[in-house]
Amino acid sequence: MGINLASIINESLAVQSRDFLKIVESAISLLREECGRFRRFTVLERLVKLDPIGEALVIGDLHGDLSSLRLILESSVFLEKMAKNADAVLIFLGDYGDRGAYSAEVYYTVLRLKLAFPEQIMLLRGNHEGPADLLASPHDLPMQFQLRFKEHWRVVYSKVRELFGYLYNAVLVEDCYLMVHGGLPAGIRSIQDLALAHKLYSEHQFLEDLLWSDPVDEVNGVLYSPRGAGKLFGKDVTEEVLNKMGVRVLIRGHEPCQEGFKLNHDGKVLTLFSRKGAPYFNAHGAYLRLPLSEKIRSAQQLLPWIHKF
Ligand SMILES: [Mn+2]
Repeated sequence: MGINLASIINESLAVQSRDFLKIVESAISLLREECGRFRRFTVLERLVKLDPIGEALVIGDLHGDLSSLRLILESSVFLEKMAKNADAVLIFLGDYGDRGAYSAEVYYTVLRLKLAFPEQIMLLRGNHEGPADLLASPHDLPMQFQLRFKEHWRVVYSKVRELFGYLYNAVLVEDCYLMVHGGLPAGIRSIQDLALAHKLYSEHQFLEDLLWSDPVDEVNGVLYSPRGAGKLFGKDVTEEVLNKMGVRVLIRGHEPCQEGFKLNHDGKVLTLFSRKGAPYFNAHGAYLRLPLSEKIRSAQQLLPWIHKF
Protein backbone atom coordinates (compact mmCIF):
# COMPACT_ATOMS: atom_id res chain seq x y z
CA MET A 1 0.00 0.00 0.00
CA GLY A 2 1.59 3.22 -1.10
CA ILE A 3 0.77 6.84 -0.62
CA ASN A 4 -1.09 8.73 -3.29
CA LEU A 5 0.61 12.07 -3.85
CA ALA A 6 -1.91 13.24 -6.44
CA SER A 7 -4.75 12.79 -3.98
CA ILE A 8 -2.87 14.59 -1.18
CA ILE A 9 -2.23 17.49 -3.54
CA ASN A 10 -5.90 17.56 -4.55
CA GLU A 11 -6.83 17.58 -0.86
CA SER A 12 -4.40 20.46 -0.30
CA LEU A 13 -6.13 22.52 -3.00
CA ALA A 14 -9.59 21.94 -1.54
CA VAL A 15 -8.91 21.78 2.20
CA GLN A 16 -10.96 24.01 4.50
CA SER A 17 -9.71 25.65 7.68
CA ARG A 18 -10.99 22.91 10.02
CA ASP A 19 -9.13 20.07 8.33
CA PHE A 20 -6.05 22.19 7.71
CA LEU A 21 -5.96 23.00 11.42
CA LYS A 22 -6.26 19.30 12.30
CA ILE A 23 -3.23 18.45 10.17
CA VAL A 24 -1.14 21.24 11.72
CA GLU A 25 -2.20 20.19 15.23
CA SER A 26 -1.33 16.54 14.54
CA ALA A 27 2.07 17.59 13.15
CA ILE A 28 2.75 19.70 16.27
CA SER A 29 1.89 16.76 18.56
CA LEU A 30 4.13 14.49 16.53
CA LEU A 31 7.08 16.90 16.50
CA ARG A 32 6.66 17.78 20.16
CA GLU A 33 6.99 14.11 21.10
CA GLU A 34 9.86 13.53 18.71
CA CYS A 35 12.85 12.93 20.95
CA GLY A 36 15.27 10.10 21.62
CA ARG A 37 16.03 7.15 19.41
CA PHE A 38 14.07 6.24 16.29
CA ARG A 39 14.76 3.58 13.70
CA ARG A 40 17.22 5.60 11.62
CA PHE A 41 17.90 8.71 13.68
CA THR A 42 18.29 10.23 17.13
CA VAL A 43 16.56 13.45 18.12
CA LEU A 44 18.35 15.70 20.60
CA GLU A 45 16.23 18.78 21.34
CA ARG A 46 15.90 20.33 17.82
CA LEU A 47 18.79 18.45 16.21
CA VAL A 48 18.44 15.23 14.23
CA LYS A 49 21.42 12.89 14.12
CA LEU A 50 20.81 10.72 11.10
CA ASP A 51 22.46 7.32 10.66
CA PRO A 52 24.77 7.05 7.60
CA ILE A 53 22.64 4.34 6.01
CA GLY A 54 20.44 4.31 2.93
CA GLU A 55 19.49 7.32 0.87
CA ALA A 56 18.17 10.83 1.53
CA LEU A 57 16.24 13.03 -0.86
CA VAL A 58 17.10 16.62 0.07
CA ILE A 59 14.78 19.44 -0.99
CA GLY A 60 15.69 23.13 -0.68
CA ASP A 61 13.44 26.18 -0.43
CA LEU A 62 9.92 25.73 -1.83
CA HIS A 63 8.30 29.10 -1.01
CA GLY A 64 4.79 28.14 -1.99
CA ASP A 65 5.77 26.38 -5.23
CA LEU A 66 3.48 23.36 -5.14
CA SER A 67 4.19 22.27 -8.71
CA SER A 68 7.96 21.98 -8.12
CA LEU A 69 7.29 19.93 -4.98
CA ARG A 70 5.05 17.66 -7.02
CA LEU A 71 7.56 17.40 -9.85
CA ILE A 72 10.41 16.50 -7.47
CA LEU A 73 8.43 13.81 -5.67
CA GLU A 74 7.04 12.35 -8.90
CA SER A 75 10.20 12.37 -10.99
CA SER A 76 12.31 10.93 -8.15
CA VAL A 77 9.65 8.25 -7.43
CA PHE A 78 10.94 8.68 -3.89
CA LEU A 79 7.68 8.26 -1.95
CA GLU A 80 7.33 4.81 -3.50
CA LYS A 81 10.87 4.06 -2.44
CA MET A 82 10.13 5.27 1.10
CA ALA A 83 7.05 3.06 1.30
CA LYS A 84 9.18 0.01 0.47
CA ASN A 85 12.39 0.93 2.24
CA ALA A 86 12.72 2.36 5.75
CA ASP A 87 16.27 3.51 4.91
CA ALA A 88 14.97 6.13 2.48
CA VAL A 89 14.49 9.51 4.17
CA LEU A 90 13.20 12.84 2.94
CA ILE A 91 14.77 16.06 4.25
CA PHE A 92 13.33 19.54 3.71
CA LEU A 93 15.72 22.45 4.26
CA GLY A 94 12.97 24.92 5.27
CA ASP A 95 11.19 27.96 3.77
CA TYR A 96 7.94 26.22 2.80
CA GLY A 97 5.75 29.31 2.54
CA ASP A 98 5.77 32.99 1.48
CA ARG A 99 6.49 34.40 -1.99
CA GLY A 100 4.77 31.66 -4.05
CA ALA A 101 0.99 31.48 -4.36
CA TYR A 102 0.54 28.00 -2.88
CA SER A 103 1.98 28.38 0.62
CA ALA A 104 -0.99 26.78 2.42
CA GLU A 105 -0.95 23.87 -0.04
CA VAL A 106 2.80 23.29 0.35
CA TYR A 107 2.48 23.28 4.15
CA TYR A 108 -0.48 20.92 3.94
CA THR A 109 1.27 18.50 1.59
CA VAL A 110 4.56 18.48 3.51
CA LEU A 111 2.80 17.96 6.86
CA ARG A 112 0.56 15.21 5.47
CA LEU A 113 3.70 13.43 4.23
CA LYS A 114 5.37 13.87 7.64
CA LEU A 115 2.32 12.29 9.29
CA ALA A 116 2.35 9.43 6.77
CA PHE A 117 6.10 8.75 7.17
CA PRO A 118 6.92 10.06 10.66
CA GLU A 119 10.24 8.25 10.92
CA GLN A 120 11.42 9.06 7.40
CA ILE A 121 10.86 12.80 7.08
CA MET A 122 12.83 15.66 8.64
CA LEU A 123 11.57 19.23 8.52
CA LEU A 124 14.15 21.96 9.00
CA ARG A 125 13.28 25.46 10.07
CA GLY A 126 13.86 28.30 7.60
CA ASN A 127 14.06 32.04 8.18
CA HIS A 128 10.44 32.20 6.97
CA GLU A 129 9.62 29.98 9.95
CA GLY A 130 11.58 32.04 12.46
CA PRO A 131 10.63 33.35 15.90
CA ALA A 132 8.49 36.50 16.02
CA ASP A 133 11.33 39.02 16.05
CA LEU A 134 13.37 37.16 13.44
CA LEU A 135 10.80 36.50 10.78
CA ALA A 136 11.56 37.17 7.12
CA SER A 137 9.87 40.14 5.53
CA PRO A 138 7.79 40.37 3.42
CA HIS A 139 5.97 37.56 5.21
CA ASP A 140 2.87 37.16 3.05
CA LEU A 141 1.59 33.96 4.67
CA PRO A 142 -1.04 35.88 6.70
CA MET A 143 -2.38 37.47 3.49
CA GLN A 144 -2.47 34.13 1.70
CA PHE A 145 -4.32 32.59 4.65
CA GLN A 146 -6.84 35.47 4.67
CA LEU A 147 -7.68 34.82 1.03
CA ARG A 148 -7.73 31.09 1.54
CA PHE A 149 -9.44 30.61 4.92
CA LYS A 150 -11.51 33.81 5.09
CA GLU A 151 -12.70 34.60 8.65
CA HIS A 152 -10.88 31.55 10.06
CA TRP A 153 -7.43 32.67 8.91
CA ARG A 154 -6.22 33.95 12.31
CA VAL A 155 -6.61 30.67 14.15
CA VAL A 156 -4.98 28.75 11.27
CA TYR A 157 -2.11 31.23 11.07
CA SER A 158 -1.42 31.23 14.80
CA LYS A 159 -1.34 27.41 14.80
CA VAL A 160 1.18 27.43 11.94
CA ARG A 161 3.27 29.96 13.87
CA GLU A 162 3.23 27.54 16.80
CA LEU A 163 4.43 24.79 14.45
CA PHE A 164 7.49 26.89 13.49
CA GLY A 165 8.90 26.43 17.01
CA TYR A 166 9.00 22.65 16.56
CA LEU A 167 10.85 22.54 13.25
CA TYR A 168 14.48 21.41 13.36
CA ASN A 169 17.57 23.61 13.65
CA ALA A 170 19.85 21.09 11.91
CA VAL A 171 20.35 17.55 10.63
CA LEU A 172 23.76 15.97 11.22
CA VAL A 173 25.12 12.89 9.46
CA GLU A 174 28.20 11.83 11.41
CA ASP A 175 31.55 12.22 9.59
CA CYS A 176 29.82 13.64 6.51
CA TYR A 177 27.16 16.33 6.50
CA LEU A 178 25.60 19.15 8.40
CA MET A 179 22.28 20.42 7.01
CA VAL A 180 20.74 23.74 8.03
CA HIS A 181 18.58 26.29 6.27
CA GLY A 182 20.95 29.26 6.13
CA GLY A 183 24.47 29.20 7.48
CA LEU A 184 27.07 28.49 10.11
CA PRO A 185 27.43 30.52 13.29
CA ALA A 186 31.04 31.52 13.97
CA GLY A 187 31.76 30.76 17.59
CA ILE A 188 29.35 27.86 17.93
CA ARG A 189 30.94 25.56 20.48
CA SER A 190 29.37 22.15 20.20
CA ILE A 191 26.70 19.90 18.73
CA GLN A 192 24.72 20.77 21.86
CA ASP A 193 24.66 24.42 20.74
CA LEU A 194 23.07 23.30 17.45
CA ALA A 195 20.47 21.27 19.29
CA LEU A 196 19.65 24.10 21.69
CA ALA A 197 20.03 27.11 19.37
CA HIS A 198 16.31 27.96 19.71
CA LYS A 199 16.61 28.01 23.53
CA LEU A 200 19.94 29.89 23.60
CA TYR A 201 18.30 32.42 21.38
CA SER A 202 18.31 35.33 23.85
CA GLU A 203 22.04 34.98 24.69
CA HIS A 204 23.48 33.85 21.34
CA GLN A 205 22.91 34.55 17.68
CA PHE A 206 23.31 30.88 16.77
CA LEU A 207 19.70 30.45 15.67
CA GLU A 208 19.78 33.69 13.69
CA ASP A 209 22.90 32.54 11.84
CA LEU A 210 21.54 29.02 11.24
CA LEU A 211 18.40 30.47 9.66
CA TRP A 212 19.78 33.56 7.92
CA SER A 213 23.49 33.50 7.08
CA ASP A 214 25.07 33.03 3.64
CA PRO A 215 28.52 31.84 2.57
CA VAL A 216 30.78 34.20 0.62
CA ASP A 217 33.98 33.26 -1.17
CA GLU A 218 37.27 35.15 -0.90
CA VAL A 219 36.46 36.50 2.53
CA ASN A 220 37.62 35.46 5.97
CA GLY A 221 35.59 35.78 9.13
CA VAL A 222 32.13 37.31 9.01
CA LEU A 223 30.67 40.38 7.35
CA TYR A 224 27.44 42.30 7.78
CA SER A 225 24.67 40.68 5.70
CA PRO A 226 22.63 42.85 3.33
CA ARG A 227 19.63 40.74 4.45
CA GLY A 228 19.63 42.66 7.75
CA ALA A 229 19.86 39.43 9.78
CA GLY A 230 22.48 36.70 9.97
CA LYS A 231 25.91 37.25 8.43
CA LEU A 232 28.05 36.57 5.42
CA PHE A 233 30.58 33.96 6.52
CA GLY A 234 33.92 33.05 5.00
CA LYS A 235 35.67 29.79 4.26
CA ASP A 236 37.62 29.88 7.53
CA VAL A 237 34.33 29.92 9.48
CA THR A 238 33.05 26.98 7.44
CA GLU A 239 36.23 24.99 8.04
CA GLU A 240 36.26 25.69 11.75
CA VAL A 241 32.59 24.88 12.34
CA LEU A 242 32.56 21.76 10.16
CA ASN A 243 35.67 20.49 11.97
CA LYS A 244 34.08 21.15 15.33
CA MET A 245 30.98 19.22 14.26
CA GLY A 246 33.08 16.40 12.80
CA VAL A 247 31.65 16.66 9.28
CA ARG A 248 32.94 17.50 5.77
CA VAL A 249 30.18 19.30 3.91
CA LEU A 250 27.45 21.83 4.70
CA ILE A 251 24.19 21.33 2.78
CA ARG A 252 21.87 24.33 2.99
CA GLY A 253 19.16 26.24 1.10
CA HIS A 254 18.17 29.88 1.50
CA GLU A 255 19.81 31.44 -1.58
CA PRO A 256 18.25 31.38 -5.04
CA CYS A 257 20.76 29.96 -7.57
CA GLN A 258 20.54 30.28 -11.33
CA GLU A 259 21.14 26.53 -11.82
CA GLY A 260 19.20 25.47 -8.72
CA PHE A 261 22.41 24.75 -6.83
CA LYS A 262 25.88 26.17 -6.25
CA LEU A 263 29.09 25.34 -4.45
CA ASN A 264 31.07 27.62 -2.16
CA HIS A 265 34.21 27.46 -0.04
CA ASP A 266 36.10 25.05 -2.32
CA GLY A 267 33.36 22.44 -2.25
CA LYS A 268 32.63 22.58 1.46
CA VAL A 269 29.21 24.18 0.99
CA LEU A 270 26.37 23.04 -1.26
CA THR A 271 23.33 25.28 -1.69
CA LEU A 272 20.06 23.82 -3.03
CA PHE A 273 17.11 25.92 -4.20
CA SER A 274 14.13 23.79 -5.19
CA ARG A 275 11.51 26.22 -6.44
CA LYS A 276 11.01 28.14 -9.67
CA GLY A 277 9.08 31.17 -10.79
CA ALA A 278 8.42 34.72 -9.62
CA PRO A 279 9.58 36.54 -7.61
CA TYR A 280 12.85 34.66 -8.22
CA PHE A 281 14.46 34.32 -11.63
CA ASN A 282 16.53 31.16 -11.35
CA ALA A 283 16.50 29.15 -14.59
CA HIS A 284 16.43 25.81 -12.74
CA GLY A 285 15.47 24.31 -9.44
CA ALA A 286 17.47 21.41 -8.03
CA TYR A 287 17.29 18.63 -5.47
CA LEU A 288 19.75 16.06 -4.21
CA ARG A 289 19.58 12.30 -3.92
CA LEU A 290 22.17 11.66 -1.29
CA PRO A 291 23.72 8.22 -0.77
CA LEU A 292 24.17 8.42 3.00
CA SER A 293 26.71 5.62 3.33
CA GLU A 294 29.22 7.04 0.81
CA LYS A 295 32.15 8.70 2.54
CA ILE A 296 31.97 12.04 0.73
CA ARG A 297 34.80 14.52 1.36
CA SER A 298 33.66 17.39 -0.85
CA ALA A 299 30.42 18.65 -2.36
CA GLN A 300 32.15 18.25 -5.77
CA GLN A 301 31.58 14.53 -5.32
CA LEU A 302 27.85 15.15 -4.89
CA LEU A 303 27.40 16.67 -8.36
CA PRO A 304 26.33 13.34 -9.96
CA TRP A 305 23.46 13.12 -7.47
CA ILE A 306 22.10 16.62 -8.04
CA HIS A 307 18.99 16.70 -10.23
CA LYS A 308 18.13 19.91 -12.05
CA PHE A 309 14.67 20.69 -13.35
MN1 LIG B 1 15.52 31.42 3.45
